Amino acid sequence: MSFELPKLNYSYDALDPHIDAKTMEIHYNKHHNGYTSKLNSAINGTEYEGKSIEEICKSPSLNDAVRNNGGGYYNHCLFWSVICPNGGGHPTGKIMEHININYGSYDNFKLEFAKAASTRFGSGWAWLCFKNGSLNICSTANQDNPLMEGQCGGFPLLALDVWEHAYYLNYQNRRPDYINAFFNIINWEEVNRRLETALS
Ligand code: MN3
Repeated sequence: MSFELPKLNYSYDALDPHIDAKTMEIHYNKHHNGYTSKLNSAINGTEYEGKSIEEICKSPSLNDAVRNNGGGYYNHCLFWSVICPNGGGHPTGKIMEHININYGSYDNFKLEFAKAASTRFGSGWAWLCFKNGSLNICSTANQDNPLMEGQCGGFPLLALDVWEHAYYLNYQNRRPDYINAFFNIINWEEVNRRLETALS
């Protein structure tokens, strides 16, 4: 059983103007597709074959090929699921309760998340995780994620790709503008579903 590129629930142009169609097409069809096929090659005939992507990411002492492509596979699957057309706006429900408890307000949460995303040097990801009963914002380098050994830990609720391939065609060097646009496409329903899973 090998990993497959998950179907997108929206068209390449559905997130425009926040993420343009060309970036979406290349990002999904080339980058994510590449991580998927390289992950399958890297685990073929190894102890990782048949494990879930979460189990693989949590395994100790990953080699570079499994770490980079397994992270690339998991991270992008999560990313596509937590963004959507007509998303964004003010979160509601359980996630908003926890944002208020841990960050005081949604505006303050946005500042903290944007700080993690903008200060990640080079390529990487910003994360919102549920860890030890609290929300936790962190970032990782390259295709690492919070599930991996030595990383920030917790159950990932929200992910933002800050590799240049995620924004450069439209935003060039303006990563902060891309981060601000991300808040307009967050799928808070999906984030709430993930939080329910983390709480159960
Ligand atoms: Mn990417």
